Amino acid sequence: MRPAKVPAAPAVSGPTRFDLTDFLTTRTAAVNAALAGFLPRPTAKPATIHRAMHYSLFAGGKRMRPALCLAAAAACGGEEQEAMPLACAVECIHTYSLIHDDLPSMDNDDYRRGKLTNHKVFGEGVAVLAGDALLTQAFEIVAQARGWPRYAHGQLVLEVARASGSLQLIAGQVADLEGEGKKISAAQLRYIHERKTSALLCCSTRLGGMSANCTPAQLAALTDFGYHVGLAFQIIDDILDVTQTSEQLGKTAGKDTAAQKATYPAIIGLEKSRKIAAKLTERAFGALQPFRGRAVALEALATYLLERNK
Ligand code: GRG
Repeated sequence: MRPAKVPAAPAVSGPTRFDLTDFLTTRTAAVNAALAGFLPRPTAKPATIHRAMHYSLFAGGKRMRPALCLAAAAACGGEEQEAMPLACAVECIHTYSLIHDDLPSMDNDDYRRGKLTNHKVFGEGVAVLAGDALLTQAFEIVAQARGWPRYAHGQLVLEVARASGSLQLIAGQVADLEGEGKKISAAQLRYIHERKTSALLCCSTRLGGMSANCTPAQLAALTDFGYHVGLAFQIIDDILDVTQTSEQLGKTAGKDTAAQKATYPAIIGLEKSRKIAAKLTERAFGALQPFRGRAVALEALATYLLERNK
């Protein structure tokens, strides 16, 4: 979602210390525990589908979307626990999209999150169903969440549906598939990144804010932040695809080039791509000004996402 303009408030001055490693370790553990509570056990009948869902969901993803959701709630003065179901729902949708993206009919990948892809272990049919089941699981989780004075329960459901629907996540994937092997413009590439990546990151920060009953100005700031962090995230992802090894990434490196995908590095080169990602991250920092120093976790996450090497 394109952000609305937010009037900037002066930031609180002074150094902020934030232990991102501790934040990510503790939040990943909490998210994993919550996810395990939401999902049927891997032994639940039929065990194959539940094992397949668990396999990809607990394969070691970075949990960036849940982290952004929880950090956004904290920035708005909310309880992270209130954001937890929404953070889990977004991770289920993200994992479903990865399972389907890896299928032979899409990107045809053998490795994801450092392990064999879902279809390589369970077969294509079960992998399709595991993706479907995780998408459905996401909506079951959101259906059980609660609404807030400013954000009715239905609005939360709508938020998730829109971000993952045919105008956003799916639109990005369709445009990505259709763009393979073709020369596409920078504007078209931006369209793809906005949808296949930024939409879900933006949805994560917005849901975090909503779970804290944030003000409209805060929601606009979180939209602006999530949008720009999402765009930077995809450019970095494209850069890592050509600069890192498969072992480092836990998935096949160099796939974009092999599939003749349009990426920023392919269109404008690595150095310019790095500069654009840094500029987008600066824009994301700018969006946090209304939080006046209370968005330390979001700031740290934006920096990490820009500087990450996997
Ligand atoms: C609906 C099938 C379908 C696809 C939608 C999300 C997507 C489009 C495709 C998945 C592959 C891809 C390149 C997505 C772009 C976003 C992205 C860079 C995903 C990888 O996210 P990370 O790095 O992954 O957060 P982990 O494994 O750490 O969670």
